[in-house]
Amino acid sequence: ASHTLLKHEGISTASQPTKNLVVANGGLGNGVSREDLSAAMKQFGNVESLFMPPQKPYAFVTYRSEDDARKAHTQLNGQKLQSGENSVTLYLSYVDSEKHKEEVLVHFPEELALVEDFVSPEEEILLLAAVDWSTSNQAQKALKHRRVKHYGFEFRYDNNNVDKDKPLPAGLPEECLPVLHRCLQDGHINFLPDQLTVNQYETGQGIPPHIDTHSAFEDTILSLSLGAKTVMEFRHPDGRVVPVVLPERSLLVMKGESRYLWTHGITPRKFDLVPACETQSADHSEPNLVSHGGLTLSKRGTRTSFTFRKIRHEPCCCAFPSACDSQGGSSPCPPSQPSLPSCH
Ligand code: AKG
Repeated sequence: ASHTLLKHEGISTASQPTKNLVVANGGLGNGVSREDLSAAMKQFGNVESLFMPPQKPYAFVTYRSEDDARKAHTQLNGQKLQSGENSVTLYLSYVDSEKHKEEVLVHFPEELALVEDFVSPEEEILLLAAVDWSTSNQAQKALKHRRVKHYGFEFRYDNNNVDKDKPLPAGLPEECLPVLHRCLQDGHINFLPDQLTVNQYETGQGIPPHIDTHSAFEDTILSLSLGAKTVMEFRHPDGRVVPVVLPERSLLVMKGESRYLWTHGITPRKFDLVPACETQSADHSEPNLVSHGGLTLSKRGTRTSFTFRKIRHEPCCCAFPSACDSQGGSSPCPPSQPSLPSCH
């Protein structure tokens, strides 16, 4: 079975021992975690590198010496590995080159920014405590995939819009103000938001891909991730998909193209593939590159997000009419094909 798999994946194996091994069935795609495979491989010698391509059922291991690779091959081939709830049988083969290690780098959507550690652990506690989930009213809903609470204005999921002339009695919690003033100071926004949606996702929950209705909100949308990290997927109409890891206490700033044209959503699942090193990209000089190499599985916890928006009072005249509900009919902007955002 491993031979067929390797043939289909275009991986050519070496007939003589080398220090590089491909481990069939030992991949992230089989539910094997980086930690478990790494521990298994280290029993046989010094591991120089471990590469686990996303969603693939195999991994590549390079030992410092050919001797160590031989030991691993002899002792691990055909053996079972337990990783979490998954039990797999590993098949090892020698491979010649290390070109499999090349990483695929994908750019962030235009005008998307992620600021890590934007709030301190103390602020995070204060913000989470500011949301009182015990009182139930029209501004709080248990949706199929998460629970939500609105401040300032209610976001209506039936028409994907807000009643602009019906502000809610509760404005934004005062605990948000220092954070929002910092956003102003740092130039992430040039106005104070007047609407807040708090989403709480348990492990396994998510939000369908959507574009925040153009006519409802101004350009910049901010989202704070609290309590746990997650992966948000951005999708361009041309089919590009960019997964962005949102670490706990980070601020996501969606502007321009990333706010108006790309959908954003969180796939409901219990585990995410995240870079094995704690940062988004291995290349710190290029913080807006998403690394697709060296990923590992990360269990999702309960994540609470604070999404801050500013109600729009004039029609939207953005540069993305194909996704703009203001520019469909009679509007001050040049008319073009309307394309309504999907319901979320
Ligand atoms: C929304 O409420 O429309 C969101 O997209 C929430 C995003 C998030 O959870 O960060």
